[in-house]
Amino acid sequence: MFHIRRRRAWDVPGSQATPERDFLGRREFLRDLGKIGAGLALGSGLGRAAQALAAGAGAGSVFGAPPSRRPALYPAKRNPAFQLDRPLTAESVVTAYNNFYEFSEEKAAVKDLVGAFQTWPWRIQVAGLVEKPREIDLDDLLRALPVEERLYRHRCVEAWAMAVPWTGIPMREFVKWAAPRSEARYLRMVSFLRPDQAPNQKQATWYSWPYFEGLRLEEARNELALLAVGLYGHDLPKQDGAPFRLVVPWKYGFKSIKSIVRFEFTAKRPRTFWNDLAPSEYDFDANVNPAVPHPRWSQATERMIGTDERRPTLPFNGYGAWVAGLYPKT
Ligand SMILES: Nc1nc2c(c(=O)[nH]1)N[C@H]1C(S)=C(S)[C@@H](COP(=O)(O)O)O[C@H]1N2
Ligand SMILES: [Mo]
Repeated sequence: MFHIRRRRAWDVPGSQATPERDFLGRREFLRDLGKIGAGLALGSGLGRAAQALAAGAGAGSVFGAPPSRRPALYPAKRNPAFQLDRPLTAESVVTAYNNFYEFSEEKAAVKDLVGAFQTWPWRIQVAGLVEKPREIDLDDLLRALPVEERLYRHRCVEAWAMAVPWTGIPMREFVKWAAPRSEARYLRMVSFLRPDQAPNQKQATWYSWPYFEGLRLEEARNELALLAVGLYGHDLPKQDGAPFRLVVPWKYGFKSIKSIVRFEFTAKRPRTFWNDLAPSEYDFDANVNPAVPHPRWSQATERMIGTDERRPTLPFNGYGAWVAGLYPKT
């Protein structure tokens, strides 16, 4: 079993590095504010068009989908543009050390609390400033759009890191498909709200569930942005954000929202879950940057989970060639 580093500093020398949830020394404060979950019930799961197409994902799909319903995705063709400078993190580590607060604030506990979470079928809403607001089943979306594999560094604001092979839809293809109107400048994304399936949505009422995040549209259209459905050549395990999650590897991990049920194109910059809770710690832009310390710890180095190797943090997590132009220095 993976070791739990309970409330221990993340080995950042001379720093106060702590898990994100430790800012909730402010928990009482938030309770006093009376923050309550205020989301809508999303994803009705009704009315799927019956198209018996394509071969299935086969036995052992974590979606639990009948073989006739799932397009065959694996192994997806690897995109050679994205090379790693370090070994992949062991799959057993990536699937046992998770930030997914809907289930638990203890990284090692998440995987044991996702059992009741139903990730198939999965309805996705496309709303806001689009030519045609609609709902689509994830299986149908996967038949409509290309899927590929990419090896990415993955960096949490808590100063830990991994290297993961994701399989997913290039987000720019999804944005094209969604057909935003010209007034759209941002994309807001929302996770599921199901307290009966996600124990911490029921218990931790001081959070404003469901989890929500956002990107500028140019960020969503960047070649790097990926909407992942798999890792290590199979469907995403629930603890890693099944069945459909964002991966924006030049940004801190909290931007990469898991288990998305709604995409909403907006003209105004949307609020985000963590920025609402602690604005000084969770910037909307939140690009990986060794020169900008977290208010409570340095970001100069990072610790690879699994090996504990310490490495210097790279600007934009090493992806400046793709994204630096999105953020002109002022
Ligand atoms: N819905 C949701 N998405 C989320 C989170 C979360 O708690 N809920 N945590 C974020 C954080 S802080 C990180 S670091 C990554 C972790 O992804 P992983 O567990 O696959 O490594 O997911 C992000 N997406
Ligand atoms: Mo994170």
